[in-house]
Amino acid sequence: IILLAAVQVQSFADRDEVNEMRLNDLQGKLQDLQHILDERAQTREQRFREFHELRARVHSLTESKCGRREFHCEDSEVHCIHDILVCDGANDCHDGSDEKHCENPAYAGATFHGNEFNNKCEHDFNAEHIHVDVIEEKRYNDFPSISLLDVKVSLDDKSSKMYKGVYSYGEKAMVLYPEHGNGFGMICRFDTDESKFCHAEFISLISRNVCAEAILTLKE
Ligand SMILES: [Ca+2]
Repeated sequence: IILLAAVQVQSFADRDEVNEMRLNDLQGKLQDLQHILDERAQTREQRFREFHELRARVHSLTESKCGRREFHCEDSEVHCIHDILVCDGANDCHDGSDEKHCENPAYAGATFHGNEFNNKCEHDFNAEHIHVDVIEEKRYNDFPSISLLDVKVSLDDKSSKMYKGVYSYGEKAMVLYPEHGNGFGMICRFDTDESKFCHAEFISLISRNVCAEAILTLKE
């Protein structure tokens, strides 16, 4: 019995040791995982920050009686609603103007092109002709006020770069930033009555200033 008890104790001790090794191993894996998650969160956070800065820039460039992230209803009196309520399928403006013009001109397969003007960008952006190809568009039911975009921007048909961004139904604008690295963000604002043209502004991600413009036309 004493012998059996001793074997039992020994096997418990072994099991403890094995468990501890497994725990250490899991702990290590958990740390690796945390590290990966932290890195991803940082990238995502940075992207969101860039996106919000670009949006803030859009707002500061346009005169609106409504606040940032607000949509100006078309009725005569100033009536502002949050832009996430635009094109969500329910009337929030008294006149229902938040549910008008809800087609996305930047649909997958759409190509816009145009020549730039007012170019005073510091470097690296001396293209004359700009091509914007919308590669993919996704709109989620639980967040219908924007469509997520994957876009290819080509300069003078020589170089091209992938961009990510959104079409905002509230702002009637495409807001794009480069998928990798620095360079230029782009905001292209559509006229609510004419979805075949947009006024593009290129914003240096270094100086945060608009340094070139273009009128982009939908290629048909
Ligand atoms: Ca609405």
